[in-house]
Amino acid sequence: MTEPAAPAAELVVVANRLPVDRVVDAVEGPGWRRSPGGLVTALEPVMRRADGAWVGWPGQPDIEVEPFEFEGTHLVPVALSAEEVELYYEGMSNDTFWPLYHDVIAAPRYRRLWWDAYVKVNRRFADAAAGVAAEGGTVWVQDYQLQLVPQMLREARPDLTIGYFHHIPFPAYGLYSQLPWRRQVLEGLLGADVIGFQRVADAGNFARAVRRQLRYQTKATGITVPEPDGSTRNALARAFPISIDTGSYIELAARADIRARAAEIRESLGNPKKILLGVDRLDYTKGIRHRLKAFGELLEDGRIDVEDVTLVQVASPSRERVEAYMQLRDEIELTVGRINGDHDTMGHTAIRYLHQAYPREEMVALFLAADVMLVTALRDGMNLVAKEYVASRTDNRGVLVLSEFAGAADELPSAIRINPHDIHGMKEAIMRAIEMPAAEQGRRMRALRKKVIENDVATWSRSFLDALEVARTAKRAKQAG
Ligand code: GDG
Repeated sequence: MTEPAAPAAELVVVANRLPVDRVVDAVEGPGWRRSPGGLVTALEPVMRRADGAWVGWPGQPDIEVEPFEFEGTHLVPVALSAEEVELYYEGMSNDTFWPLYHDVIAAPRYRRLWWDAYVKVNRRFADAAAGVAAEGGTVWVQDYQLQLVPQMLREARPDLTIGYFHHIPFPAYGLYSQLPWRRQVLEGLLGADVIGFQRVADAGNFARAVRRQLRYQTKATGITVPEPDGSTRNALARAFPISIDTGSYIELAARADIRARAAEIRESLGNPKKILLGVDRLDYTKGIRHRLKAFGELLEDGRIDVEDVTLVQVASPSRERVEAYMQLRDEIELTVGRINGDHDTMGHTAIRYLHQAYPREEMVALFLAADVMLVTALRDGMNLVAKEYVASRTDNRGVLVLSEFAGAADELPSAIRINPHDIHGMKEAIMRAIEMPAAEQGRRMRALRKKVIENDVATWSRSFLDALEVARTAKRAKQAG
């Protein structure tokens, strides 16, 4: 028996991953659970209202799953073979684009085999989106794994209005121009009517690459893109800084059990005077090694004592099959071992290192327990952890130390700003954070919180979808006249 055809969707989100994880329950068998994460939370109400569809990979190789309904959204799985996961995802996405777009912190590898798989898989995502979008509908493509989808989709379905959001940085032209497929990628992105970036500087880098490579005219109002019929159209490239579901962090921070857990965490660390915290995916962009160096030197210099100050570092497992990540893990664990070996006492540890992923409740308890939050990324599109810490501090206490290389620095000037490459400067900033009087903490935290409350993830998705609506209206007017 064939399934009845699903109704065409007015709004389609296309992302590498579906918003669900496959779970196997001992009693009920295999099923799906909503994945945690801001994007999913932000888009859920929008998708419900719009009878939306979400196109993405179900997260496991070599499984074929038919489209299905989940909590009011039509989900369209895109199958990937184990080889495609290796070439398109681990290779081209995470070992070429990721390091290149993060300022070549690690060396990007340019492999034609990976590129071929990337093109092929992008085509599959574009076909799936083209198959489910309603006539004249809107499609919103997410992130660097799918940079060719906008153009592919436009060719197949010129009736659609297409948006693309880039969650990671867009590098300066001098770096971007290394990419052997630099032209194809720009053309792929320019298939969108609205191309969103985290920072104004990212949008600027993109516009410059377009000018240099394609010689198109770029203005604040948009990029003039030639059409095959000789006419031109406008593509808007600008910043839409992403945010978090602020309200849910405020609610978690108010829960008695989570507050009790925060106290318990302090207790279990031996009640140090100050707890410093780092929370990152274990990734070379996050500046974990630089952070450890600064902290280790402060202990070495005798400016802090292991009895008084503890660093908790959560490094959640990430991309464990990519070589650069295996190496980074080894280096970090060697460094943590050395620092702890040199400084630990029976009752106190210098660094409580946790290579584990935790539920959100535990993360908020950690945020509440931490006097100082260290975000020392060498390059980061936004960095949501910085915003989550701020949102959780309903008590207006705590200090955020924030790298100027994280997108969040543009919106959060009241943090203590650092250049993580400057170890001396970072050490001074950490000392300042540790010693900051309560009144100054309160002043800064209130200013930070105001920003994160004003611009939450719902505001972000609304402003992006509003820009798409403007593009759609302009397109209709052009067609009519
Ligand atoms: C990319 C861009 C941009 C981490 N460990 C655990 C856990 N997390 C959560 C954090 C946060 C999220 O994962 C990580 O988001 P970030 O923004 O910090 O960084 P990326 O993963 O690199 O995200 C980034 C983002 O996309 C959005 O556009 O900001 O720049 O690189 O929410 O809390 N969550 C739980 N347990 C963990 O162990 N529950």
